[in-house]
Amino acid sequence: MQIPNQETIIALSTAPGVGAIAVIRLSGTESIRIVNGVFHGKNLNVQKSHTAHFGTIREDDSEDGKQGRIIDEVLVTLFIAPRSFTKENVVEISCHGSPFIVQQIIKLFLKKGVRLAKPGEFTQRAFLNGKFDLAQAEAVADLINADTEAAHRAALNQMRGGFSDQIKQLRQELIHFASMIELELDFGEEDVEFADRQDLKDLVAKLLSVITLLANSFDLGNVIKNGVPTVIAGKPNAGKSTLLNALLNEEKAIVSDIAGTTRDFIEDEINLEGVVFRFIDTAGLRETEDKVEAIGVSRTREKMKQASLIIYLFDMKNDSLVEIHRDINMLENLGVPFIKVGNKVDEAQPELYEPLKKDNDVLFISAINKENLEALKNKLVETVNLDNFKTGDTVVTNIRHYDNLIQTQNALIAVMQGLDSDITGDFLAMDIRQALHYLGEITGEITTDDLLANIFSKFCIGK
Ligand SMILES: Nc1nc2c(ncn2[C@@H]2O[C@H](COP(=O)(O)OP(=O)(O)OP(=O)(O)O)[C@@H](O)[C@H]2O)c(=O)[nH]1
Ligand SMILES: [Mg+2]
Repeated sequence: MQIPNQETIIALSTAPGVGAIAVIRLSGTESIRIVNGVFHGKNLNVQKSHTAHFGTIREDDSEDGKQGRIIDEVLVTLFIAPRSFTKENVVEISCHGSPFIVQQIIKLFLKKGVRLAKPGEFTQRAFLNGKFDLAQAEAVADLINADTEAAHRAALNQMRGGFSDQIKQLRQELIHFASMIELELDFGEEDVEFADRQDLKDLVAKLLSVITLLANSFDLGNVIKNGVPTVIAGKPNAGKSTLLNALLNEEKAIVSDIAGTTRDFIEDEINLEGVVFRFIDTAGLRETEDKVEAIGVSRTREKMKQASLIIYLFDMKNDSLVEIHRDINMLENLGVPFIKVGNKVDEAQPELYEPLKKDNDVLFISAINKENLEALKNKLVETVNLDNFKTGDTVVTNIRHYDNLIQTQNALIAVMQGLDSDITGDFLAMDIRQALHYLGEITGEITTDDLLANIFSKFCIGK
């Protein structure tokens, strides 16, 4: 692990712009002493941790002894190492929330040898100083960005330990076996077995089941974090754009009675009972001579394959039963969950309505009159079913963790196959080391500078 450098860093930690107050944060061994140099009111060097002090921040006195100009009246809060976010000395200066004041204060400290913090540097220091592991540090960013209850819960859960402990413990057990096998290799010719193969098999099986469970939770985790991409698909003029507008409650997409109006994707989000749905209105599905429309149609098919959910919208006024059944057939083959919705019930053909009514899965709406939209919304929420998350299970929401879990899974499968076919210890050791590597990267027991830079550069400055 790296020795954290002790340069003092500074950044505005509240959102930029005008506010009632702004909080500027400094971290580093010297931070309290440096702030004390410009703070007037008390001697900060002799104060206890977790105390707040009122005073002024002043520019330096001039050479001829004239008192420095007051920049602002502030409240300074002290956190003495190691009882702080970064485990270093941390000072938070609450000043008046004017960008000008903030700039003046930061400039003053830069003159004193403090440097501007890089994105995520406070959190990075917290990680390097052992405050929490990498997965927890990443959850800090998720927590800040969480805008639904479920996302918030998942991030908070992960920040407070989440699956980290589980992974660390399994990794320890695997390390034990790895060292036994490496020991066997040291004995070379002598054909000894320190690591009991059956025990190793049991352990790998246990690891695989835990890892698989975690990896599988990512589908749900991704929904929680990024919303559910939901494509509205159907024939031209079925009323897809009308439905999008009705769901969003705004005139987002152009509606017309000309078939083939929408040619590009129109997207927007709504939050239904804590789940974010990202609706995507598409070009109507049909064979067409029009070049531009044809591109739109082929892109619609692509979008449908990538969607988590499809609203299949058909036209109760104009479509035929044969067409509808053909489309439903096509959707079943696509393998993406879909909801069948008959639009324009206000002008439905009775001969269409009667047979379709028998199918309990079909919803009937009138997009133009906003009729029965509540039923559609309920159906959407029901289909995603976040209920299993509500039990408090651990959910993987971070794609980096997911990638590493899959890599670990592959390595463990190789170990298992190796054990089944009695391969030699050195090959076994290699696969185990792979698994250890990918597991270790999740929690940060194994890191590289590139990995860290990549993770923390995605944070905002001041975090
Ligand atoms: N009667 C009736 N007409 C509707 C309803 N919903 C939409 N329409 C009409 O159907 C026509 C087509 O609507 P759009 O929303 O543009 O249909 P679309 O599926 O987006 O069509 P394309 O973009 O061309 O694929 C418009 O004239 C709408 O006013 C409805 O519930 N009832
Ligand atoms: Mg349209």
